[in-house]
Amino acid sequence: MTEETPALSFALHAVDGAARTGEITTPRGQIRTPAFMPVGTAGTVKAMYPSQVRDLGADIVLGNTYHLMLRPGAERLARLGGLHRLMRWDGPILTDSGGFQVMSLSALRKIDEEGVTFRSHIDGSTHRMSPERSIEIQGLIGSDIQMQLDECVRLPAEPAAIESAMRLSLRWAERCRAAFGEQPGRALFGIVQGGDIPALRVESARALVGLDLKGYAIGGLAVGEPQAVMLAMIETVEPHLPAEKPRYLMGVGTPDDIVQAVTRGIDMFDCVMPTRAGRHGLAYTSHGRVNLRNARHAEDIRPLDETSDCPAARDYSRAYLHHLVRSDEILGMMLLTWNNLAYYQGLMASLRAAIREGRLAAFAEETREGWAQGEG
Ligand code: PRF
Repeated sequence: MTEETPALSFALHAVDGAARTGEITTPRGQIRTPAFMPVGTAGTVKAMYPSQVRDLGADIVLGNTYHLMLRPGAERLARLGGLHRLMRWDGPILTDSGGFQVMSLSALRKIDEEGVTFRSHIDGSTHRMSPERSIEIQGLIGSDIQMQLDECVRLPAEPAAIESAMRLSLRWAERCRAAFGEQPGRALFGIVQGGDIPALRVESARALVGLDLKGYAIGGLAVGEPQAVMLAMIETVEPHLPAEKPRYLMGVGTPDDIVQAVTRGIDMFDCVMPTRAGRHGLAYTSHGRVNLRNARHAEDIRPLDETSDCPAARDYSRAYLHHLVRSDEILGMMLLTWNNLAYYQGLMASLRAAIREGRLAAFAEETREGWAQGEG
């Protein structure tokens, strides 16, 4: 990117209660919000071609610092021209910083002021990651939206552990900001932590806003607490985040979590749910979740959803999908992943339209009634 690279910017187009719809502009294209970012952990949205992901309406995909630094390696990725070129995705990419994946995947991890030390889940080798190295790696990957290194605590947890992780995350946010410097066309987002303790959430949000970052994520949610607690924490944090910057709820969630969080002012989401569930025989549809493993689909000639534009939902019988899933066929995973991402992207498009037209509450209610009909 050159001196003339346009800055990454965010424009709000409409609001409906706390919900917003708008557009993030990056040198690699627009991101319509509320946005769902399919997870491309290891440089692939599993079981999907990049062109399919794009055609479903995804404007941005997510990559993971942790996975890519271990394999193929950050410096190698840079020599290969960066992740966009390698995976043939020319839209924006957001990368998670690595701390969360270290905590959930690696063995023998240790956190101190300097950063995290961990053993690779692939070959057991030892690695160190500081806030500065996380930003360096995200730069080598070529990430358009980079995340600060943070410490996420699983819930329930002791207040003292939640507080110290929140404060460490704030100190790391400052170091990430210094390491990131000024990069026109790219953005660094901060991550609000503070577990289920409102006062800590507010303190975290205020301090991060003081760093004047390009966007703010809410981390440390959907980590074991009830949905009501997650929604209460969003409501606690939201008034402290600047209206003119994007808000990203990390690692969330079910379609219902997304509708509820959009209603409370969230603009961006990522989650493995649609892709992972698709590889395990589960389909998301407008009439709820369908488990294709279940024997009741064995002779059901109806498609998943005949009203869908997605061939996976419209053109294949449930009996065939059931057979593919039971036989562990690759095509079963491909079709269900395709269906699920189509459902998620369709939901986001409908949410954006409902906000634009000031009918989000009615849309949310209709959508929930559809899911309640059960397995159609
Ligand atoms: N921090 C980071 N990535 C995340 C989370 C977090 O708290 C979560 C929690 N839901 C998912 N991904 N860096």
